Amino acid sequence: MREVPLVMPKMSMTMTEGTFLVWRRGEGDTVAAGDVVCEVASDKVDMEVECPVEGTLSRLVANPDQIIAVGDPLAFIATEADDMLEGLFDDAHPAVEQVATPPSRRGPRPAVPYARRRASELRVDIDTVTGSGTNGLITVADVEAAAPPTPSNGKAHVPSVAAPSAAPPSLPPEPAGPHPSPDNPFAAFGETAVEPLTRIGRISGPALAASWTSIPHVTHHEKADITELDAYRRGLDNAARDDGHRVTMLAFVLKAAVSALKAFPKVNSSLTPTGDELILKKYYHLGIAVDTEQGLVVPAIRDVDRKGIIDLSRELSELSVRARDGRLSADDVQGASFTVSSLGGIGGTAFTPIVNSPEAAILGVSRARIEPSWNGEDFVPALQLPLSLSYDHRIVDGALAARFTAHLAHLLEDVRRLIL
Ligand code: CAO
Repeated sequence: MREVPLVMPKMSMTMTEGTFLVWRRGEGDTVAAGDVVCEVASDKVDMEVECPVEGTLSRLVANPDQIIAVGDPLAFIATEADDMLEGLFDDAHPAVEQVATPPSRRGPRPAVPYARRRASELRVDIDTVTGSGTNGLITVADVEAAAPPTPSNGKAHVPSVAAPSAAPPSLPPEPAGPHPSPDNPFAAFGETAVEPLTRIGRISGPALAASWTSIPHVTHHEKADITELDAYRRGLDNAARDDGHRVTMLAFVLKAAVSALKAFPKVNSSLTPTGDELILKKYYHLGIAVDTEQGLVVPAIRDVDRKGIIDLSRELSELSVRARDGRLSADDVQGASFTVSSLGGIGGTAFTPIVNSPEAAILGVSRARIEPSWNGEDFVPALQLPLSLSYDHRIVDGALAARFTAHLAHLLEDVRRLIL
């Protein structure tokens, strides 16, 4: 009998550490190879960690929310399988990769991993929650809706401070108003309520700050007259609705972006770590910023250059459903060569998206509006789509950004150019 470590898995090429989320098995439990033991998260996805050998979970060393380096132990398993392992877990091999899989449908109730954890935080019995996700998947919102009223979940009216609380759950949290503290000096001026960031918010915040401070950003704005394209899109969209999906402007923007990336390859590149060479990518995997209740996630659609508008539209719908259900895999969220962030469904006239490092640029799309356009003789109504390209000024200069964005607009103004 010997003890082998269950370690933080490496879920993407760039991952160096992960967040431990929740135990699915307890200390002393007998486990078989392939059993899901716990859930962890990278900065991009939640994953289940499977047991590599059969044995007994002898020691659990990770705690919820703890940041743990890839290859460091989460737990130890007492096993008699050492003959077969042939020294695989010796000290010389401390970072054996554990198997991590996207959230599964195993077990009595399918639930997003974070929903299980939220259920335990809110003391909700997950077996009593009705899942609103695909195939009855229980989401965080389902759990929060099933939670009893508390001041912090907005179902009661008492203002609250976020609880680092050792206080029993039955006690209402202290109102923050009259008690300013170093963490909340604003309470000196009036009533406040403190609420925790989502886990994605906590993790992506530092990554966004690092990107914003380490990349010299500039944003270039352009407009495309999509009057004709939108009429064409609406026809496709009506037909697609019968088929259960939508055709939005985004699919056309992706196709046009690939065409522009081919014409201006530097925009589809990354700097080498030393910063003195460019890696030009000959593949076109486009990241899509998706707004979810847990925060922003950026899955990638692979090989956009090889897909048609209808296939892309289907894939966009399917990917955004999986992102919102918390069912993205590690593969889904890596490998993008350029990212598109569309706020067109919400509003705005322009914005300055932050480059998804180590990519060279990101395209922001705002809401199309009818505006007067001069045709040489008259002002005529035209549907104008605002485009905002933020770029890494070390790779792309202003003239290249202007050419790239003008080319993109030109393609969208007459989509037949896409097939040339
Ligand atoms: N102009 C006008 N209308 C637009 C539009 C645009 N540019 N883009 C979409 N719309 C319309 C759609 O046609 C649809 O309209 P109807 O339902 O009335 O026909 C509606 O807006 C909803 O579209 P959608 O947002 O659901 O679909 P999408 O394909 O455009 O986008 C997705 C999908 C996943 C990208 C989007 O839902 C999303 O999450 N966007 C947020 C991304 C984000 O937060 N970015 C900010 C990050 S900071 O860089």
